Amino acid sequence: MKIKNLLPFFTILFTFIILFNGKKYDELVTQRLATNVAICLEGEPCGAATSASSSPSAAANSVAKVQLSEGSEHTVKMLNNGAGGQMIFEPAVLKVSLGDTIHFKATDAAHNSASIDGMVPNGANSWAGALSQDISVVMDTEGVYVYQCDPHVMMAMVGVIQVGEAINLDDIKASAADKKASFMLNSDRLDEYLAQL
Ligand SMILES: [Cu+2]
Repeated sequence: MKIKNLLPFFTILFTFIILFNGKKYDELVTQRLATNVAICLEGEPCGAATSASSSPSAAANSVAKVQLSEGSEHTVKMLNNGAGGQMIFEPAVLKVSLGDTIHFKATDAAHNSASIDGMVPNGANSWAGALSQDISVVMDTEGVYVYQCDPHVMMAMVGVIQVGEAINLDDIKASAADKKASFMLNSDRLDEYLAQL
């Protein structure tokens, strides 16, 4: 038999060998990737307990509730940068008593405070401050108010004030779901604020 006649046979044999080895190699890699490993830091507990303690549900349950602010006058700063992020009211969540006054301070320029239609208690007065101007508002109706900075509402520059009891909280939460659609950034901010009530 001439060697030339054996060539097709060898070609097929080598192809099978290569395919078989390649498959075996793939299996080994898959096996190795599928192996469960635990990355442990020195001095810290290792394994399942670590991941369980940082689960989202545990974090959601531990949201600190806002406390009633002392006194009858309260100040909210309008800021470019605050502890809670950029373009933000500080404090963004307030709990006050009926008849209290809120002073919105134009600490940084180009912000305002304006109540949001449909996100104040029934019968409550609305307000709309001018850009870069302070505005003081008397909270004359019990319930939850949500307000915004008009130029920065897309960045979720909003704030929440609870006056007395949060009697309209369900309505506010329903409206908040729609309001979120207009946020391009910080889309969870309003939910986080309302969770503090
Ligand atoms: Cu603003």
